[in-house]
Amino acid sequence: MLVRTCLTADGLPQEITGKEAVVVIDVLRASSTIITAFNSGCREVIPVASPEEALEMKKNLPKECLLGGEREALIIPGFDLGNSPQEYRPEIVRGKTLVMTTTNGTKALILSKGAASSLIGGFLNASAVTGKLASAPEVLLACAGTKGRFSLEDFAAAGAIAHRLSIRGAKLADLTMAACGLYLAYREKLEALLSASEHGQRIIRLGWQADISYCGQEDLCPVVPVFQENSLRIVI
Ligand code: 3SL
Ligand code: MG
Repeated sequence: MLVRTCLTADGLPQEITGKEAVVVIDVLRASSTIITAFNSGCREVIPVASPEEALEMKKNLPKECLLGGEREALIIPGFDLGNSPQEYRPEIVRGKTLVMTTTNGTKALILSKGAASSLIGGFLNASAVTGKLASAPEVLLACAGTKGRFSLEDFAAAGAIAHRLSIRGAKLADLTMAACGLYLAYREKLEALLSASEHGQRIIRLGWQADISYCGQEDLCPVVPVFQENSLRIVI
């Protein structure tokens, strides 16, 4: 298995060959939120590109379906939930279909469509994702980044997954080795790393320090959302 890494959502179309399993990583916060939603028992997440598309889609879905996501990190007018993982509690999302749109995370997911398979990963499910990738000949760790720019927290989570894969014998491409090095240097202080990152600083300024502590926890949620036919589900 060869493990490559892509630094931003915008870079994904050039990286995808169609043979690889893609792991979409947006630690702050879309992938952490989606992992949490499934860990809380949600049935399905449908990622869409825009708030308008989400609002339109809701008209044709059952009333219990919820709209979630953000623009500029804030809840979108007319939506039920924002993009803080802590909102996605069992009593809110269990058994529900969620339609989600976020600035970078759901964008990366939609751009991963040409891959052989596409999963959601982060610190929260790093070991579970690694288990799902066992038979993949090629893996692409797709960091969402922030509006076309590199994000430290996504790169470190790519390293967390790459480290676990390398223990199982995977070969790491150069960028993936660098991600692994970052993770190994900070694995005992992930909260500090996330807090120091540019997007982490923004999340803290907005009052969500608790999201930083939460999203930096390894292996809290043993679920792997799989993207198939336009929606994410847990595939056993
Ligand atoms: O860009 C995204 O997909 C979001 O996760 C960003 S935020 O953390 O909600 O601002
Ligand atoms: Mg992000």
